[in-house]
Amino acid sequence: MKRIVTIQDISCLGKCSLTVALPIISAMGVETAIVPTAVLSTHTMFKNFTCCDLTGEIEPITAHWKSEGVDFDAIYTGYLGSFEQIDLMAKMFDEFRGEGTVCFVDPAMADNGKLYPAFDEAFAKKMATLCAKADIIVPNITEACFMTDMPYRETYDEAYVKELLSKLAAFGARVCLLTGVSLEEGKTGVMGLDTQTGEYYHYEHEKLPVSFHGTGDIFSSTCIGAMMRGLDWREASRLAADYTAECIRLTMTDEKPRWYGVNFEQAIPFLLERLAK
Ligand code: PXL
Repeated sequence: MKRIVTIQDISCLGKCSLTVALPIISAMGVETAIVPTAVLSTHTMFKNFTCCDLTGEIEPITAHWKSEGVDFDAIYTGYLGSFEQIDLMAKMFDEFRGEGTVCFVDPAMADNGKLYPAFDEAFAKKMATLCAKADIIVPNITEACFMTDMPYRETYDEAYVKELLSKLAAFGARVCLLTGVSLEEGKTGVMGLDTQTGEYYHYEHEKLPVSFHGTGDIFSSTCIGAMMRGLDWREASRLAADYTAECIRLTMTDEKPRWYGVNFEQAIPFLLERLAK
């Protein structure tokens, strides 16, 4: 059985970060160790959320693991709260990267053309330095724009997406995978670039007319979980995109959907059936 460590916050209520990564990756049959970077009452789209920073715990936790000789098949970082946490993640990659370890960075910090409330442009540039140390990065278009200084556009063509990918590729990760890529009316999906072969991969599915919080975390968790189950990054991203869409579909048909996140729990059977195929 493969073992992942994922490093992100615990938003106690809100269906994002660790409260989706842990159940999804575990359900996929992959051991999931965690390093919680902060405990928040909710994610930051709620008003008046509380936050207890846990930066000071990161090094003691990883030092203990080091002394126990623990290693990981993948290190997956999500939402991080500060420059210092980004530096600690870079250090963790150096300390725990073994032969075959996949360093997977989801630079969760922005969407729909805007940075999340806690961040500024300097933070996005700092996140780019962590992307440079990763094997695979999975920004959405907004995050990619903030990291590369490309102008954010609501509508675009394939040339724009390829330019974004080539700017991301210059950071140094082997695979750059853009999420929320919509090249055709009514469709959305992913477009990735394998920087070693120069090969692109594009996958689209139906675009549902709603947007929910936490879906980026669901995509990333599924993608790295699937890679740990032996799928290559293209197959993994396709499964992750389909599962995320299924989560949104189930939320849309829920009579009382929760505004803050999707019904990913109800779609776990879908995920496991697809994984078994
Ligand atoms: O889903 C990304 C995310 C994770 N964690 C926290 C967030 C967000 C997005 O806003 O606020 C605390």
